Amino acid sequence: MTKTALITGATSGIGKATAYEFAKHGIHLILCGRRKERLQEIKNELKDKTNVHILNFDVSDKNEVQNAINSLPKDFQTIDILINNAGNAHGLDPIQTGSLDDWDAMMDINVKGLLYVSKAIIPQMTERLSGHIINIGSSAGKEVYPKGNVYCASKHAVLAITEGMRIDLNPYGIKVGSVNPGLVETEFSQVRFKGDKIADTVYKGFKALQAEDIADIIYFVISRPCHVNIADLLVFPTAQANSTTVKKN
Ligand code: NDP
Ligand code: 8X3
Repeated sequence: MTKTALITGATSGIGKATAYEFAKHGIHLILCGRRKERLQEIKNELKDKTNVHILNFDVSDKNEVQNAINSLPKDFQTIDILINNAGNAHGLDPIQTGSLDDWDAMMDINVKGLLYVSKAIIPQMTERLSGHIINIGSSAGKEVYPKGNVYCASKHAVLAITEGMRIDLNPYGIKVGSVNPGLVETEFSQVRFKGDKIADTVYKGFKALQAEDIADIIYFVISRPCHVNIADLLVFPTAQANSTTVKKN
């Protein structure tokens, strides 16, 4: 039976690449993000491969989230796979000079946004006794690096929430897991550094992971047999050993 996946943060990077990967396999798609024109463009590109519905909302606004999920047309109301991917780092500053606005953005989007979207979708999964939730964490959820403070905290929270979800949803047969990448070359650093040209240097001198590498892994995770749940997956580029050890040319 054809499955339907809802992907947050589908306008760019890992979420967008996952949409293209899932479309190759005929998975029906609900693509979410704030940049509506990008969602429309992606829908136009994928609509010959699979059924696509777009939802334009900010994950950090709980009313927008619930209204968006409530607005789904009948054919898209049954969500089998939830990819909680929307998120970013905002800033890279020592704790003593960090910006309150950056901290709010990271906690509101990466943590509370993930919770709001999950809260809107989990009830239908518990009712059906099936579903698969993948939370995109980060290597930053497994270790803390200099100036990573609040971003790392938000991703540690994603891992804690993932473990909590897996325990609480266990009686319902719902799979829950996390995919935790190291350095992936997306718009991530442009957002983190707010367009500053330092963003161009982050992926220089080594071969970073590409969004398509993570999309390929996410498809692998969701295509395992029913009894197999990949609970926690950490993936680095070969040149990276941990958050601070990267072999550059
Ligand atoms: P991108 O900046 O390329 O993509 C981020 C996506 O999140 C965009 O589609 C953006 O859509 C969406 N998003 C951001 N804020 C909101 C919001 N408030 N409401 C709705 N959507 C939002 O970065 P990546 O693809 O790299 O990041 C995807 C995930 O992967 C994030 O959770 C990130 O933390 C994680 N990650 C990234 C790594 C990397 O090195 N790149 C490594 C490890 C994890 P829009 O702006 O249109 O709303
Ligand atoms: C993104 C990877 O190392 O920039 O989560 O925090 S890192």
